[in-house]
Amino acid sequence: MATGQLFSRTTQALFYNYKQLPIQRMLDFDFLCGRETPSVAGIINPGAEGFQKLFFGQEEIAIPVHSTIEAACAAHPTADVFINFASYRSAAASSNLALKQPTIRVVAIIAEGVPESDTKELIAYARSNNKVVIGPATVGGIQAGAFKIGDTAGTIDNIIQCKLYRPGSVGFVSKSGGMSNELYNTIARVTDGIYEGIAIGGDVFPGSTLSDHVLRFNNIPQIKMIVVLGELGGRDEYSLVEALKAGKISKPVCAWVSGTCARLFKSEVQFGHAGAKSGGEMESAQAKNQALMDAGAVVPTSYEAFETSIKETFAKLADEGKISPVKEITPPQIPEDLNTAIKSGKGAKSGGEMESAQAKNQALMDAGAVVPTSYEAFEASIKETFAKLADEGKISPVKEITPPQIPEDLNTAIKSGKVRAPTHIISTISDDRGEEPCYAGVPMSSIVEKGMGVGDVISLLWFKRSLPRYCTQFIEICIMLCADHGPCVSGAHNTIVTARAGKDLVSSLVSGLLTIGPRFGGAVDDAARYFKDAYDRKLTPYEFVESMKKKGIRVPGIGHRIKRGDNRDKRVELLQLFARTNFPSTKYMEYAVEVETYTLSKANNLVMNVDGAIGTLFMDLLAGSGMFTKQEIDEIVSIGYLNGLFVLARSIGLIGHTFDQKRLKQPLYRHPWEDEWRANEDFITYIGQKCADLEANIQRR
Ligand code: Q5B
Repeated sequence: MATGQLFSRTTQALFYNYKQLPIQRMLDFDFLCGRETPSVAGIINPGAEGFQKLFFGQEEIAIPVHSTIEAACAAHPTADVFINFASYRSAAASSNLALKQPTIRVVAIIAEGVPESDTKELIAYARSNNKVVIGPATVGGIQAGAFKIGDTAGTIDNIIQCKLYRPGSVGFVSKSGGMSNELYNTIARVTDGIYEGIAIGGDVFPGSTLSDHVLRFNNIPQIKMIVVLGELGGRDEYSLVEALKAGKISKPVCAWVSGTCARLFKSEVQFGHAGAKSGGEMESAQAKNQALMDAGAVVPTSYEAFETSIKETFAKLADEGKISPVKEITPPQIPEDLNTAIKSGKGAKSGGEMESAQAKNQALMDAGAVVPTSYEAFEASIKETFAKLADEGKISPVKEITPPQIPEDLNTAIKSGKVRAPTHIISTISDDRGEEPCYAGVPMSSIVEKGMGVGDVISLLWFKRSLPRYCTQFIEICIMLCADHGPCVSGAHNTIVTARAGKDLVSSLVSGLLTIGPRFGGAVDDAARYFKDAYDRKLTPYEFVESMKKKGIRVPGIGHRIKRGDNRDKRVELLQLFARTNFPSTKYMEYAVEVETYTLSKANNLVMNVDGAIGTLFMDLLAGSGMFTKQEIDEIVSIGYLNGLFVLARSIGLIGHTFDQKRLKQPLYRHPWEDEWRANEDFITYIGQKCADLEANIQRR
């Protein structure tokens, strides 16, 4: 491993499994250190996507959440540290996959109990590919003032106390995460502080060893001395002994191997870590301490003396002029979280002589008041007056109480940076806080100045990007062609009936909109989904239609109540013409035409309808424009953006029908009596026929 720095002030990590607290602690540390970018670039939460809101100082930021490691690495190619908070069951598999990503350089595995055989595989892969594994069973590591893994170094108070917000001159490596906190404290007290601290974890086979990190520290110029805290069990410390003996380490090393008390036990003892068990003599703390001392490390006689030996080693380096003075800084205050803060409950002018202070004091004194000679003597005269009263037994003892703390007003506390409160709504499409409202970052004035149309506004607000002119034109054509289709369709019919019942515009509109669904107007998304899937899977029209039939699903985008093979829907033809002239590719729509040829051979009403044309052509638009990733296209289809085009368009017509009915002062609608009666007559004829058939059957038997 060797080489030098693992982290810097710009290092960014991908965090596997969403754990709010350690991520927030990393971001708080970043803020404390004055980092410009958050150290967590993305979160991987298998199966989930979106983003998580967290604080970066006072400000709330949205950290993207990815469902796979590959997607996260592709989205954040500069994030080269992978912090794995998976359980011991899945830590090896996810670490393995992370190590295989070209962008990932360091993997920290927090879980305890990862099978040793799995860890060995990870180590072998990492070593042969120049990557670094920290852990398993580790809290992680920290580069002071630069980057911190997860919960390393604990709370912000502890980090401040240990001065980890700015670099010192000591490189520290230990097996134990808990003990590393202790040593961060000790080192801050007796030296100028930590430069980098790593806990390699307490497993028998750590991903990287004590000596790996010591050799690396030796190459980092800012590190002037190295502190090592080993542990009984295993032989890791001996590789350090070898390195010292071979003269590979030029910087002073202070070391201690804990667990000397193991000899007090008669049988083998297992301490907290899997690797910390007293084995043979070689693995005892005493033997390892002796070997380290023999190899040239500064080794105290007990853990209690460790602090002194670190202190003396540092003082010697300072005396020799080898330590450059550290620039002390005051870290910024991290605002408290609102809930925590709430829980912790936190003109005179001179006139004439009579009005002068002197005259008034004299008058008060003359009248018998105790008046001191100056303001400074005021306290003494109050004290003496009170003491006199007490001596005279005129003061009954006061029962001391602690008054409750008055909580600060929220707005004042937020303004002064003492608390922070999470927002309740996340919105990413528009903003009205600046000088003028913006749609996806584009100001209104530029929308008007550039002569943008409704198609552009839809692309900004729905797709969050400006699409090329032919795309926005296509959107506008869809809106225009679907705005209305006469009074007889489901939506218009409902709107008309509602308006005639005396209801208002919104009620009439929504009653019509509510009919939009899988049969009427709302088949656009399903058409896009099914045709894309069939085309991508290279199904022939026959295979596609027949497989849908087997599943009992009508092909979305096919069929119409009044349009036929010999009376095509003009809207479909217009959309096809525009797309064939302007789109780079119309492969999905042409496939739908082949499907239509097949369905028309079955029945004359099974034509491509307007939903089918829009759905398939939108797939062509998304794929052909080059402005959407595959993942984005899948998301658009799965969320179901495209029915929105029909909803938006048809609202225009439904509003028109409402106004029309009101203008015509149409009375309450009542469905014609004869219409219902005719249905009953048909039904009676049908039942009569069924009964006759049944009777004939019985007689035949
Ligand atoms: N059959 C649209 O049905 C309609 C089949 C099919 C396989 C099919 C039907 C359908 C899929 C959904 C769809 C959008 C309900 C339509 C629109 C906007 C509009 C409206 C306007 C506007 C029509 C007769 C025989 C049966 C069926 C079979 C029918 N469709 N087989 N795949 N897709 N389509 N909706 O005419 O053997 O006899 O049992 O659900 O794309 O809504 O203008 O009106 O702008 O407002 O009532 O254009 O096609 O046919 O139900 O009597 O079925 O054909 O299984 O077979 P019909 P049915 P069988 S555009």
